[in-house]
Amino acid sequence: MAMTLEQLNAVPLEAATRLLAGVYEHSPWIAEKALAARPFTSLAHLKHAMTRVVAAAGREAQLTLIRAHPELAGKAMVGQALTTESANEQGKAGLTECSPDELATIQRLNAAYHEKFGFPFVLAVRGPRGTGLTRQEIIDTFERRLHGHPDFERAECLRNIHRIAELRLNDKFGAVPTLGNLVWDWHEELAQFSDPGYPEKGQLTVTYLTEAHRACAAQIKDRMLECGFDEVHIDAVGNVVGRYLSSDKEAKTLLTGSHYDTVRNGGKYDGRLGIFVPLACVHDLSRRGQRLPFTLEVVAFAEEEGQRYQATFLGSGALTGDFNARWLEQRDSDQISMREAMQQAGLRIEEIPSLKRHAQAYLGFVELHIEQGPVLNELDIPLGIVTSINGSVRYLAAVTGIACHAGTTPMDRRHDAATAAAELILYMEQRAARDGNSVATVGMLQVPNGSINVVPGRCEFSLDLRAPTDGQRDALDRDVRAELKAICERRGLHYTLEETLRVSAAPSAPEWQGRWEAAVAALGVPLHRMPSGAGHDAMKLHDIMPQAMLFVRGQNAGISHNPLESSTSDDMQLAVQAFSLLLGQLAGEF
Ligand code: HGY
Ligand code: MN
Ligand code: MN
Repeated sequence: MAMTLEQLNAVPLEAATRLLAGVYEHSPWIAEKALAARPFTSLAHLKHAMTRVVAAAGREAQLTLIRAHPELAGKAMVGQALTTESANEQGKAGLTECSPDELATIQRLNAAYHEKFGFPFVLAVRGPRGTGLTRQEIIDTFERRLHGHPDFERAECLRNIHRIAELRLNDKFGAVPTLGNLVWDWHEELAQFSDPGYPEKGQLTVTYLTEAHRACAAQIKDRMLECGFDEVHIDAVGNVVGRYLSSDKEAKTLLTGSHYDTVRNGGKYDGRLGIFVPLACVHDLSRRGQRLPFTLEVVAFAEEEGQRYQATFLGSGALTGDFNARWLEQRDSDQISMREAMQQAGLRIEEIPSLKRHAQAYLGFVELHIEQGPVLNELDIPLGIVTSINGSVRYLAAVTGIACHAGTTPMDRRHDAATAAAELILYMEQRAARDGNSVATVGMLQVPNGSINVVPGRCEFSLDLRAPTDGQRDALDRDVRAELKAICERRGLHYTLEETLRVSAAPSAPEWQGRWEAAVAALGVPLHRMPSGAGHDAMKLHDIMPQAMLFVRGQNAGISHNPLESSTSDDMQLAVQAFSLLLGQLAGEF
């Protein structure tokens, strides 16, 4: 019989501790201490309270907790001495059916990991969807984490212990993250489409208007129709637009959405989470036959990352009237122009200007996105309130020197383009670090047609400079450009700089940030306010309407723009609930 929070809040401490028995392996002290935070307003509140008890317990108690866990496919499993919960989990992950090779590999890894860290490798083998990782995923994770830093691994074992506890609590309370599971599965289905050359490597890359990109648009369109949207269409730049109409034909519209293109070898959730979560909300509203006193418009933006063409925020830029006709002549690495790509995709270029939204018809823009950083993951908080999006400026640079013989040219006679770039990159690193919250990155760096025995005559690279305010961004920008000029003068080189993006910092609109805060608080999740280091479509919509964002915690230290990007269906469930609460609150304001 599933337990209820009312029950847990009402019974005496000893009985309540018994009700939570087994949630943390051989460690009842955690539940017992966490119960001091009663009454719990939600399962999320209880879960977080337990993580705080562990965080406050200190290093030795944390190591004892980690050491209370059995090895994977270890002696306890073989000897059938696991706790019921651990036996269930290791069984679900197929660890009881290891081949002799798999068993030998895991036991080798157990020994090596224990030798290096002094505690067992702990992994929530039921995984981010709760249905169990494959044995290969377990082995791959084990191999990867064996190379981790001891401090990180101790924290990562604790995070996995909290994930194990979360799933055990779900079982005790009969809590199934139904909408979170749906959203998680939708990401899996969309991730089947990837640009040529990437699927063979098991990598996800979806760039603007490729075949995979068009397949994504078609699937998102079908998904919107399934969810009950009244109007769904693909617009002149490839955005997929769904409208869930208000009961009041004169009502204004709430705009939301995010992008479905990815970086090369990217993650499944960047952008897409901000599309699928509102889709799940409409699915839920439609299923219940409920209408809102405003129209909800969800846009799956076709292009944000600027991978195939230099243009970025193209999808959301079309809505703000910022589509630059000169972008049509940009060519990709196969010399295909954006205009040709659009024509091949059957897009009606002449309609692009009509995509500009009239702000007075809209209430505002809200965007939900994975955090793409480690903050929420380290705080054990599933949702974060975005206070502002950093401003950024990007360039494509080229330094030109003199290509010459690597063997005969003395070091003091060279005009080496690559060493100049290297000197600038090291300058950028320390200059950005000096601000504390600025960032500077050279993500692309190459010596075109270089040879091993030729001093580089040319070096091409990208610059990505960001800061929480435009003033700080511009100061960083000025200093980096001044340093590039000084380096080239000193080394007798020439350089070009082409600005490809300049977008202002976008503070959240207080009334919309407040709505996210009220929704998160209603879920019993602590409020953590934070800036966004990543750029988002919200910073484009910021130009024409009030906006605010909600972050969802990432797993694997919140890594992003990387195939290790991960999010649990429990966190997605909370995201759907938060979005639904925001819609409900907004409806209540009418
Ligand atoms: O680069 C960014 O910040 C975003 O992911 N496009
Ligand atoms: Mn991104
Ligand atoms: Mn993104």
